[in-house]
Amino acid sequence: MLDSGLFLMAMLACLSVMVLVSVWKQKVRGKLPPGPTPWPYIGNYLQLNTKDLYSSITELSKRYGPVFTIHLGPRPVVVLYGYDAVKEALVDQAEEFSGRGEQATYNTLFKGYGVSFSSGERAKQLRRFTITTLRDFGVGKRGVEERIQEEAAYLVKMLQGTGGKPIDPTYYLSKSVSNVINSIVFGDRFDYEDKEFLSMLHMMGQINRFAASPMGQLYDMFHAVMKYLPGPQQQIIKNTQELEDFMIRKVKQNQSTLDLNSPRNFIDSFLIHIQEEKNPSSEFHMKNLVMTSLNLFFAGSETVSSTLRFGFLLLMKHPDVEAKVHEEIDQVIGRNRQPQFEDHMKMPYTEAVINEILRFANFAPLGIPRKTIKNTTFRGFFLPKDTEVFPILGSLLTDPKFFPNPKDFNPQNFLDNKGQLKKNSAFVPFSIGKRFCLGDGLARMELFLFFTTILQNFRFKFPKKLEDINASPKPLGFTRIIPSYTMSFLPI
Ligand code: HEM
Ligand SMILES: *[C@@H]1O[C@H](CO)[C@@H](O)[C@H](O)[C@H]1NC(C)=O
Ligand SMILES: CC(=O)N[C@H]1CO[C@H](CO)[C@@H](O)[C@@H]1O
Repeated sequence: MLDSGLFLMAMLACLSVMVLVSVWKQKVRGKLPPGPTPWPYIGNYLQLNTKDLYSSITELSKRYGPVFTIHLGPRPVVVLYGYDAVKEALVDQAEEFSGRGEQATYNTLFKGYGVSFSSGERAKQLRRFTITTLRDFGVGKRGVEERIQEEAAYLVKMLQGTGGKPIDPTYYLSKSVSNVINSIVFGDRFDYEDKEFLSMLHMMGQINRFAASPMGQLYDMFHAVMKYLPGPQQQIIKNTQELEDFMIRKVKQNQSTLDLNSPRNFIDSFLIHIQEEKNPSSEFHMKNLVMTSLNLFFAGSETVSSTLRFGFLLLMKHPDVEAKVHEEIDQVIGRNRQPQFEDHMKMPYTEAVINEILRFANFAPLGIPRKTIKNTTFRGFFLPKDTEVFPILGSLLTDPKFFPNPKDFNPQNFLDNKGQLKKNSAFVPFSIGKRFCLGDGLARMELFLFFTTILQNFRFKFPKKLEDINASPKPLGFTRIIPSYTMSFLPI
């Protein structure tokens, strides 16, 4: 047993050292863009609403303009607000802003390894390898299209099994969507009842919800201390370990049956690349393999399934939109064959609806944190190497200059007066620049095929009154979490 007095002393000593270090750091950091005055160690914690960081940041932008600095606990973060600032940084100075910032919850798991949460040379090599290998396994081609069609057919069968009773669609959707990326990473889909698979999905959901919660925001600021304290973060730390162990097991299984001449999946291709690279400082090693595979599993599951789940809710709230999508499906695809991706070219209305769902969902309102990978001058400010940066994607997706009445759900945002699809340069749900979502093509194909296949087979029914549909995801921390709800799928 640890003596509690001793523990308290140690904690206090720890805290005072941290305060001193953070005061010292602020001194040497030099001139970052202006912003609210931070307290030592706790930074702007008292001025920011951890229940709704996005709104706090929007308020601050009214006072400080498009480029300012906030302190999340001891961490200074440069905020880029609005189209011009975000584009100038992420596109015009793409290389400088190509690093990945910290996010404590995910960092507990990834620790700077794997494609999503690494920076510099490591990120560059893993990103190139990941994109090429996904393509080798059919992403962007007929191969993956067939896989999605097959999974969508399983989903339809499962939904038919509900007999029109109200259900919570969350796990139906996440199991199906996750299986698309699974069959690329592992070479096989999981059975919908597979216990291990369900437990992985469950733990991943817990981690995502924690990262978005006020507690997650707190952990993000003060993880250096909180990881030693009791609290919900301990469950998350445990989950991350289990997810890592799960992936290590999967890799070992495949390693023992590896055929160097015929890779069966992403893991095999990575294993082969490890053997080919003789350079001891190579980025192709076990840790990066495990973490990159976990990145794909994470990034490829929740995002698309939450978008679909949110889309259903919005369609129930806007029955006129649902009716028009049904009409377009009837005209272009009909009832007798499965939708294929090619159909999207003839279905501008459905495409506009999917875009509007992505815009309205605004899943990563603060963007996924970036950092500068070298000393950078930006709009007259000096951002030293490793300065954290939040490109506030939500400020583009809700900019009234680009989307009149941004708070309304309106597919017309993406249609011209001839009913054709219209581009909009502030439409950046997948971000922009060197680290933009590398799964954007896959995501779009999945969204189109799942969406149309389900709507071809079902009408939606909300068991409560339409007015009771709360179609605004809580504007929480890093990602927005769509509230749970139940609905019925009525066969057509
Ligand atoms: C609706 C679906 C999706 C949305 C809204 C979305 C959004 C995003 C955003 C905003 C980023 C941050 C980019 C940046 O920092 O500039 C990102 C990164 C990423 N996404 Fe997606 N994504 C989606 C689906 C997917 C899918 C299906 C995959 C599977 C392959 C995927 C894989 C990734 C990866 C690996 C990264 C990290 C890229 C890097 O750091 O270089 N995403 N995504
Ligand atoms: C970056 O800036 C820091 C602090 O101003 C300076 O000490 C360092 O030498 C610079 N690094 C490079 C590579 O210019
Ligand atoms: C042949 C082989 O061992 N491949 C396996 C790789 O791992 C996945 C997931 O465990 C299995 O489904 C494959 O059969």
